[in-house]
Amino acid sequence: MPRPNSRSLMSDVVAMAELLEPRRLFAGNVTVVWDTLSNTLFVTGDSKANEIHILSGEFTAVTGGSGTTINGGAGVSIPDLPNLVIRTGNGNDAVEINEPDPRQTVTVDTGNGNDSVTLRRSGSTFTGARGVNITTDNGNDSVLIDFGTIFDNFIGGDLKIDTGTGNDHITINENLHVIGNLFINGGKGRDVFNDDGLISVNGTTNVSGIETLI
Ligand SMILES: [Ca+2]
Ligand SMILES: [Ca+2]
Ligand SMILES: [Ca+2]
Repeated sequence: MPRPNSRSLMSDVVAMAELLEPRRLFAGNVTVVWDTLSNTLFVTGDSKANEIHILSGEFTAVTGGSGTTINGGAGVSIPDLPNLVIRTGNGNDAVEINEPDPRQTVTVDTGNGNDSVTLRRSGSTFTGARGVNITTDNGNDSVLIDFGTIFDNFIGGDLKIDTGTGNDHITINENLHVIGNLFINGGKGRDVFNDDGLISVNGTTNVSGIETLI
């Protein structure tokens, strides 16, 4: 009997996590609650260093990196494309969102600590998001948006990145169309914005708190 698709997707995510040697010691438990009424997935970490991988597709899979449990186990899978609300709290957290869908909004707040947030497309299908709002607060944080080169990528609404206090690093690889407004604030500290592609914005562009633009 063939394995359900969600299982193979989750196996892929786990394999990727194992390939990336942990640079930090991750721990803690992440609580995942699916509000079906608003079709929102609430992913909430604790005060420890949480490592969270999310893979969207036919299913939305949430798995924990080495040392981090999801609802006390290895991971959960949702048979839908919910909006994502991810809050990781204190601790040096790592959040990776793979294959976000243009129908999804993505909201991430990583709290205090040296956190990293990655939005990545690794497959060949069209991708994007309906809106993205990333806040990384205090600590030396990194934000990476890497949607690859195969298709034009777009954010259907606003793209907001606020990295708060600390020496933060924001990278946007490849071309990106923002249908709404672009808001980037590096906050206090020595912040780097690495724009490796061509960003077009239909709305307003507001970039502040960046000391080094690459
Ligand atoms: Ca945490
Ligand atoms: Ca944190
Ligand atoms: Ca920061």
